Amino acid sequence: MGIVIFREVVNMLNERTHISKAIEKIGEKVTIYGWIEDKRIVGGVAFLTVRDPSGLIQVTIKKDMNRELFMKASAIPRQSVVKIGGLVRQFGSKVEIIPNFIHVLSIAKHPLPIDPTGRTEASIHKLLQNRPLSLRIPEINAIFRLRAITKQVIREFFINKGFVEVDTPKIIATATEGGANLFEVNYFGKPAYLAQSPQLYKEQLTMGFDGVFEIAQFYRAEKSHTRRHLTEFTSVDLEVAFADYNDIMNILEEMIKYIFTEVPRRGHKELNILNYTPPPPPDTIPRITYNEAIEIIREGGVDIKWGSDIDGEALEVLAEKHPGFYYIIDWPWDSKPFYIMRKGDLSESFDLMLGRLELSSGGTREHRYDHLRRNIKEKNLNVESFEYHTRFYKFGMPPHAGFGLGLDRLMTILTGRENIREVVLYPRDPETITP
Ligand code: AMO
Repeated sequence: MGIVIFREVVNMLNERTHISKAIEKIGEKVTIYGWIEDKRIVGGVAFLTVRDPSGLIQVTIKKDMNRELFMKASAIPRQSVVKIGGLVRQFGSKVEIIPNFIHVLSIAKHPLPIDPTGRTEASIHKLLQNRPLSLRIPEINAIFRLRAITKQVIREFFINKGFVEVDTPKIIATATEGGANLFEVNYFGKPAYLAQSPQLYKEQLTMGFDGVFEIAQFYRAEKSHTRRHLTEFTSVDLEVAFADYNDIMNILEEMIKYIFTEVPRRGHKELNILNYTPPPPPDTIPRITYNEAIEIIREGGVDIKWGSDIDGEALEVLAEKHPGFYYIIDWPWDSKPFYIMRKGDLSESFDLMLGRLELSSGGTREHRYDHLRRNIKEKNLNVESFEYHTRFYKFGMPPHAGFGLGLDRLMTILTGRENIREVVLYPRDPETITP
């Protein structure tokens, strides 16, 4: 018997019952939409397991009750999309649907590139190549629902503080984080670049708002092949007028506590599916100076030059002493971008760490026109090419400070994943820009 693909004009959303709700409607008629996850024919009975994003249910068709429907159900390939209407009933400890109709809405051709039930494990490469199909695997689906919950929690935190959500351009004329790592685009025959961060724009906006935030994708042409770098990443940015880096570290600490309390509360179903408990919210986040960090590292037997970045073995030693959240503050000015407030050889800056992982960085900004121009010069950048930005600093720029936090890195912590690619729908790295 051939399979007829069903097409009718109805109000699908109105008549649809999600499977998680259908199992509560014992004795009632429901219409479900979903995928055939499994099919077993035992004697004269066809058992279909149907899944939608909310759950699973068994659909049972006895040959001697409805021969035509039994034949039809037996012929539908697994993973095809169906609309099923019938009576929900309790059968022993199980709830099942006894259907009076099954419409096939879309046929799945076999073999499928990955097993969307997740029972046969696929490599991360294969999963990414088949991202939409992989979303039917409950664990993977849960990751992206948690990501959406997290974004909502962060937004809510900022909005409750009275900060204004803004959108800055992603096509820009000059670098913000220094000249390296810029993607160039051909902008009607002239060079332009993809924004590495909203840095300069968010600073400018403190002329008009007490605080601004943005959650958006930014671009870095870094040939990093690590589990924590992407060429397109999502940054959570904040910039606050009349604030310094201590104020910002207080806000970020409060935000971290809020996220690590609210996300597990609202996402408990998803975390159950992942069988994972994120770290608890910290009581306080200790602040250690760069100088103290260097001392700890040297005491741990790693030779590190003052002024250098803290990574590799050095970071290992530090993370051993501080496995939880901690700030590294007062970095050498030479290691920070031109917009950071200088304090002699040091700067009013911080990185927020969780063990070995850098989650965020920020600081007080230089708001004085002359000092800012001097900083640009000292970083060997072209002062004139930043004039489009610095000129506003002549006209009443308030003191301000802020941070940028990597949402993708945060999501690896909240979901217990090792690789940043697992928490991004369509990750971009130096090798991959498809699909
Ligand atoms: P920074 O360059 O430290 O600071 O970036 C801020 C945070 O963004 C995340 N991040 C990345 N995540 C994944 N892949 C990448 N390639 C990548 N690059 C950065 C990290 C990092 O801590 N403008 C400043 C912030 C500020 O001062 O407000 C900035 O961009 O989690």
